[in-house]
Amino acid sequence: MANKMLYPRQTLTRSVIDLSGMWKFAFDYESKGNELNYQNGIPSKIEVPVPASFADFFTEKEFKEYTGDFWYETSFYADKSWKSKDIDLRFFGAAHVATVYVNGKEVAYHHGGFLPFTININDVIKYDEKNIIVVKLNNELSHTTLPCGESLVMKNGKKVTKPYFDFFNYSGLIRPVKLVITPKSSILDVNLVHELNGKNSKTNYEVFTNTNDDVYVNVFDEDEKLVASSKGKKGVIEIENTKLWKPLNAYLYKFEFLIEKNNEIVDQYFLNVGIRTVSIKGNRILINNEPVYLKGFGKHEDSPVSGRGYNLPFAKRDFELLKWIGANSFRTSHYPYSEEIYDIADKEGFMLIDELPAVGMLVSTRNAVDAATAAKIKPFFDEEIVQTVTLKNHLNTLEECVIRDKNHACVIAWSLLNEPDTVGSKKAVPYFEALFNRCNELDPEKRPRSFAAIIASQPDRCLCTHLCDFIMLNRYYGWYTEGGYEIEDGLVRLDEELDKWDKVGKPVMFTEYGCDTMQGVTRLPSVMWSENYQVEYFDGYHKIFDKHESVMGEQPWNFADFQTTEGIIRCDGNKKGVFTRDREPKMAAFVLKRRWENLPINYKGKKD
Ligand code: CKU
Repeated sequence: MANKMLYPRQTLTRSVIDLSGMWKFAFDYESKGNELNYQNGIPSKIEVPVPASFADFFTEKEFKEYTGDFWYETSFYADKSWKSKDIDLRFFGAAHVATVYVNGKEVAYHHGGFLPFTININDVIKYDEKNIIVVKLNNELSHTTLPCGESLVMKNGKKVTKPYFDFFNYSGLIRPVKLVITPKSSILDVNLVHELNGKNSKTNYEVFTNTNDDVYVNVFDEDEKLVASSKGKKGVIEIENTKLWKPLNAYLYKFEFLIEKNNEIVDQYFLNVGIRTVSIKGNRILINNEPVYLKGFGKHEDSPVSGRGYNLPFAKRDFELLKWIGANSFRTSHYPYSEEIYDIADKEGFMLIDELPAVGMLVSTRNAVDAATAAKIKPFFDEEIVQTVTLKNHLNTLEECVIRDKNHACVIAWSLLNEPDTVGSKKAVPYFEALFNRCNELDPEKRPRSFAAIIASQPDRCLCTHLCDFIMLNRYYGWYTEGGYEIEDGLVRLDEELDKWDKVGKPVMFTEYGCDTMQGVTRLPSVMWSENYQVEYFDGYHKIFDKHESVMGEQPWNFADFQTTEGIIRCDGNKKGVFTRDREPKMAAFVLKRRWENLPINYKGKKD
């Protein structure tokens, strides 16, 4: 496996060096960096923090909106003891297209800003002088990038991006960069599939290594007590009286993987493993064969100043707010999040719908409005380049995402696209089939797959929902259509639509419904944009959800206000948050809390 995906952990045999900090930085308006030899070192005096997106540091508008090539540089010294090891450079997220140079040599080219890539640098590293890492990034959007959009050149010669999606096109080294030093004989990947057997469990495992040396697996409980062991690269681990991973009641076993030679440990790696199953039966989603009702949000990785940058303090605050409000789940809209967030979700027992950055597959720079009102749009999937290059990038991103996240108990489903055009062209069908099939091939657990469907994707019109294991709906009756006084009509449409979905016989969940709300604006009677309109809007939706047996999940849009491209429908960003961008509650937060705290986990499932 060329691209080692395992999360880098420090163990008896492995070391990790975090290269976070201030990196040199340069914009490259004319893409002349290579000609000017930037790959050997950039001449700039500007420095920016890594990880972060660059946009919100500067006071100049042209820097915030910068589109094109830009460069980063840092350096490190190598320890001579590494000579007998493998030295990998791991980028946790470089948005969106990266070319990496170490000591002037190109060592990697990677497409996609939200998944990691690892480069072996044994052959270029220097032990007698400083090593220079230079990264060229590009943040232009097109029909072949994930996410999609277009890039234009203004009359003054500067480029500008037009996202086909509703979040700011934050870019840069948005996640950490680390050196990972592993033994030459090492563990490359692990697959785990759990089965429940009365009070006990069986875990089918496979360990991938680059050696024929012996592999051992030991399993420890949370008290560090050894509860099971096995020898061999493949096998079955049986645990008695298994403590299962359950929503908001997580239990994690520590799986230790070892390579041994002549009774010596050659490599050691750990995974925190939640033992649980995920399945679908009729219109219910089952965790450990028990029906679950999902409560939570569509979110963003978005915070002031850091932009889309990895922000552990904000992640911590978000989890505390999610627990406070009675949520048990969220969707990683609209891209795979930082790996550390999945670790927290594993520990806290949150159920995640893991989404690919396949957003904007609908030709419209007014995506939010056009998608929500089902405006006529040029079919995206008709384009030759989409069927070839975009699909290739999409499948590659899918592979990286599944391999990265497959061992997280928190990941209960995959969202392969958000609001694609599934009515405009029949050519969407083979494109979707390729993704859905590949997802099952890649995922040892074969988790449920779906995509978030826009309003145009109605039960009688959508060409692709038949591929979904469960249905995810983004609906805005009462906002983009039938707003304000007319919301009553919108709710009738919602009810009528759900009558049709009920007949499909699959679980249906709402992955978006919401309305822009300015914190502090309250009106009697309510008006759109006021806090009490948001409350009435949610109450209206929930009454309808409660009538329909197939609705098994509700994730309002959005957890918090977030930054978007500026425009006439956005006031300093999208204000559909139930919390503000600095994570303070709007009135709706208290209403959702009251509802969610009273909805049992098996709501509409088994009658107790
Ligand atoms: C949201 C059909 C609407 C699409 N949905 C996508 C999401 O990214 C937007 O932020 C709409 C909105 O308009 O707030």
